Amino acid sequence: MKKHFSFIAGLFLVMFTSLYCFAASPAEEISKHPELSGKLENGVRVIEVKASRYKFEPDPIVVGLGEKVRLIVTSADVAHGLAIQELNVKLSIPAGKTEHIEFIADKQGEFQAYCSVYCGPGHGHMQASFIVK
Ligand SMILES: [Cu+2]
Repeated sequence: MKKHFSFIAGLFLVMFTSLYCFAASPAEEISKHPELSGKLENGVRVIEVKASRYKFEPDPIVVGLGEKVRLIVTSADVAHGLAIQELNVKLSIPAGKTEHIEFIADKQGEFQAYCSVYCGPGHGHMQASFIVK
């Protein structure tokens, strides 16, 4: 009888888990990342980002809606770019250098931060998720 019960309970668990996964909307995708990236300095969200072939770290980058954001991006190897179309962000980082850009995160959503300077064969896949929540 006990065995029977745990089987049923297990079955329900699997059902609810899969239901939850299929029902996950973009809004839930955003709320999965409650932690804001970087730290607040004098009201500015300062985030250090490392760009290297072919990724950005951290990924995702999470900020609050309406925050002033300063991205400080360092290239660990060749020249890279960091662009977020929806937020008018475009930055070029020479090989081995650090550059920064400031902007207001005035649109809510999950955007794509991508490399805008050709950096090698994996360039087209060099991107990170930029979440404004
Ligand atoms: Cu690139």
